Amino acid sequence: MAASQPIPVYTQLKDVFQDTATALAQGPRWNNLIEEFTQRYGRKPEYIARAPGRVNLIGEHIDYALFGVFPAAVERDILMAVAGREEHDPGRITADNLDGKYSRQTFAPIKNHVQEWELDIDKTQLRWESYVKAGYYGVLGKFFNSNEDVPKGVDLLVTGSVPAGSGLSSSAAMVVASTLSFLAINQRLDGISKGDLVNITVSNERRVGVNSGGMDQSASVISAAGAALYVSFFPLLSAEPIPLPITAPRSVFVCANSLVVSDKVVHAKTRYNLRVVETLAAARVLGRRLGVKMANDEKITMREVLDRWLGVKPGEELEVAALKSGLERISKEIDGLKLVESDGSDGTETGLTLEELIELSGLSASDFKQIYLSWVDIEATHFQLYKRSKHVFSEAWRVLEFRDICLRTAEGNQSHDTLRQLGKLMDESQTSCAELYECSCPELDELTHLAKEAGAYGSRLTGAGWGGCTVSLVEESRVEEFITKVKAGYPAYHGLHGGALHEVIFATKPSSGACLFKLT
Ligand code: NG1
Ligand code: MG
Repeated sequence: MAASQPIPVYTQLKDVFQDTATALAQGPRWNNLIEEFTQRYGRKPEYIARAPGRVNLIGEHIDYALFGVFPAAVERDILMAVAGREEHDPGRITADNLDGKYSRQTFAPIKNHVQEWELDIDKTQLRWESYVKAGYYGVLGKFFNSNEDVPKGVDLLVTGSVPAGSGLSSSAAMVVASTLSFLAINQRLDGISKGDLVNITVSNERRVGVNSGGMDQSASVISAAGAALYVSFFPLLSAEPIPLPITAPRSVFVCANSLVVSDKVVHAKTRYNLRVVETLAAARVLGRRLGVKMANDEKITMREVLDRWLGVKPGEELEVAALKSGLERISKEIDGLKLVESDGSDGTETGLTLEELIELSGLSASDFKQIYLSWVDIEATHFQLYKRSKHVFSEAWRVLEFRDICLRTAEGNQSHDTLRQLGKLMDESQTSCAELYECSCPELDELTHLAKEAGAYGSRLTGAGWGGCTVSLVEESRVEEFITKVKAGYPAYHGLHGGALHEVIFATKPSSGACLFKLT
């Protein structure tokens, strides 16, 4: 199998790391942003930070279980122009957006009674500036703890081309751009690596209220143009660019927005955060059933359960082939573990009640609540350990199989058959997301179905689901025909033409990761 060189995740970033090719390709948009900034604030920006959205090709809802995922950055991005202010009001931010529907906001951090920074992020609604605040938080928390260090006031202007709430991670792009901007303005980039930036932005984004894994921020920060990114989180963050076998026949990934806005923050209690709790609780119960050692107060992940069950030593990295076979084994093993209390055949809900779950966890009710429920707000009558585990292990395997197919298919050896194999994995992922992880919705099911009928090799939801986009693998010469067919079958697209249609359904190529330009 062709070896791929890991991207050096821990090399230090410098004050500027420019991506001139991208800036030139987007010239008019960058110039317009600079002009608008100058008009609105009466001076030129000092920096422009760019952070792309991402499309996840395969590997859904497994990053927080610490299994590897396979996203690619998209061309659509967030650009943030920023300049510091010397005078009064240290730390005060004016945040403006070129898109008129996002109004200008000003805010300043304050220190609370325990001397921690507060920025007052509203977790009850989706607000654009929450993601700007989230990026700022991490910078304040990391560098401005002593009273002598005073953060600079900043004026900023944003323009974004990643549709919000579409599963293409406009949120992570905004947090990455904001974190980078505040680091740059406060001259705190020295000694920071891409890996650090990922870690800072992951915890920054969690402040908005979703306990996400690290996929989106990794894709936005680390991606390299022309290749997808295999990101692995365990034992440490690492990333490999993986060229996609899509040159013969030439193929592309088409994103199609279901136009159901996936409001993760508002629904976090019953969707995303509940899934995070279900997978963590499942890991503990599975670990106990499989005789894996774990500390009483440990929030063990599925990946750690698997590695310990396989006897991998701490810090050691499992080879991909061994990981794949381990995933197959554990997937079979859990069928015999009876993680379902009721099968639903008598009309009762499947899954475990909280009491049943606590019992299986081996913890006291108060310890269980402290470890699994105290840091997150969730609402559920039943917890689905079996279905969620089955999804996680099978999806983690599909990611590795997808990666293997890409690496195995040398240039010159690419064919319809390769694409069919990739497509099949994508379809299986969709079925698993819909049936086992229950994170699809009727519109996403419909769109993926239409995509297949319109000739896609494979089609699946991308991102958290419950709305947002699908991604389909389509032969490039057939994209127009594909879009026409999908449009005809999907009522929400009727009446859309030209630019408006291109906003909701478009082909994308793996693009480059975040960058920072110094302008003065
Ligand atoms: P979206 O909803 O596309 O931003 C979320 C998480 C990811 C990952 C996916 C599901 C955030 C920031 N990101 O992505 O970490 O878990 O869902 O695979 O919440
Ligand atoms: Mg997001």
